[in-house]
Amino acid sequence: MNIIDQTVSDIKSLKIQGATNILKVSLSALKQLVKENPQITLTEFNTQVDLLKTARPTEPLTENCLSLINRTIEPKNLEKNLIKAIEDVEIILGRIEEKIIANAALLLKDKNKFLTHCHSKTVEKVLIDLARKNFRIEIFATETRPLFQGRITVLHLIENSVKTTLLTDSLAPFLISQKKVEAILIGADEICPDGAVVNKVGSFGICLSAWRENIPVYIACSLLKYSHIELNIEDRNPKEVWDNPPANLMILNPAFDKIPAKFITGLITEAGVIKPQDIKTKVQEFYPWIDT
Ligand code: RUB
Repeated sequence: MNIIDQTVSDIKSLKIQGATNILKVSLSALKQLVKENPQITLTEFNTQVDLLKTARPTEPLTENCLSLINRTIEPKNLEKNLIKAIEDVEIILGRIEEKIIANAALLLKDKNKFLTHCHSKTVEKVLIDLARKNFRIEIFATETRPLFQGRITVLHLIENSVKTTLLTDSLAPFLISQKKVEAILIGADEICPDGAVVNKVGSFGICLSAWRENIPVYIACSLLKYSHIELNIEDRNPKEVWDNPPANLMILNPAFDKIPAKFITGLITEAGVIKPQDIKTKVQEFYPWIDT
């Protein structure tokens, strides 16, 4: 198996999960591919890029960033130019991450109790940074069925000495109704033109409950997750829910759901804290090369 096939397989099986991790690992795989095949042509490179772009269907961050590489490379001196284009995107991602963390720190400095869902690398970094600045921080994290990505979140939080409580997904709305948290902080896989956000299945119910209780919902993510096309929500293998189900049983297992804009208080992005209705304009301002 070459490095791209291996990476695609790891992404599909969720060994690598979360939009940002998927992009970072894809970039590093492409770099390795070029280094191991210095004579690679642009057509061959693009075929491998397409495999990575389509590994999971609801990941515009990877799609947008790999398209950016394609826009910036020059066919002359291809090997050097490809590596440089990939490393430039890695640098941009690092800067975006720093800005999101800084913008979140400013916005959330007076809040202590957060609920998060699934495992978002962006949210994890924001929470660890908040906890370093404020010892009163306390995180409630859902386990995130069926594949328990919430356990990755809680492991990383406790490793960083953040006070953390794990809960079943079905408890989240009730916990919110009891005002046990001051804000919801989750990540995003896709930002839609009307400011709605696609994220791990379960996000809809959490944000609906928060909206009902007037608890703010913040989404920490880069504007590079914008997609002007409504992407298909990935259907996962039913065996993730029940590996040996009775015959004739149908199982629903979408990877994500969609949070309507009206449930979202703000998106914490590299361009500041943005209201959902202003997303399209901000993307046009920051990334004019993205179709809006
Ligand atoms: C992960 C998930 C994360 C987003 C954002 O789903 O929904 O919240 O991808 O993550 P899955 P990040 O486990 O199915 O990939 O902030 O790391 O980009």
